[in-house]
Amino acid sequence: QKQNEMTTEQTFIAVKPDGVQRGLIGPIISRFENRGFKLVAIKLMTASKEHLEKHYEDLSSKPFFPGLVTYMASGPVCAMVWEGRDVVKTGRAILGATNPLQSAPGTIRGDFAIILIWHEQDVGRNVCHGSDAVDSAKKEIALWFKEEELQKWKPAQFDWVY
Ligand code: RTP
Repeated sequence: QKQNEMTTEQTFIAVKPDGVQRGLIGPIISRFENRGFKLVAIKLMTASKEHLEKHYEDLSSKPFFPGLVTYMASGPVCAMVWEGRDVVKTGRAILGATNPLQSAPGTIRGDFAIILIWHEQDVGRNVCHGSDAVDSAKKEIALWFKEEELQKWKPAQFDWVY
């Protein structure tokens, strides 16, 4: 029972439009699979501005907010839910620092995020998104997915994996 509670933590991970267009869905999924996390939901979706304004509502007062929403609505996003022990915090570590100038090699952003010459865009196009806390993960998962889109499954042979 206790082990179950530990392993059911979920996080919302999205490949942003720049990541989808650059063919990075596969490598990003691989990094989560390689760490033993379990994919429980996935879909390609072009989100509306209203949807993205809700997703980023905590950032609504920031100067980059309108540009962020426009960019995120500019093409399909690959929305996913990953499950496993401490997946929110570990997921953020797998993604790397928000600003591509600071993301370490070995992280998704540190390996794939291109440092753009236009200053005002160099933070925004950072390939992927990951929930920053268990509470925000719950909110984001509820915004992007219906309950029935979340798969409940277990690997058939390995009971030590999630
Ligand atoms: P994310 O939610 O996408 O994983 O990113 P984060 O928590 O690491 O960063 P946050 O501060 O919540 O920002 C969300 C997204 O907004 C864009 N951004 N642009 N100065 C800028 O132009 C700027 N700062 C942030 C990025 O796309 C960032 O991921």
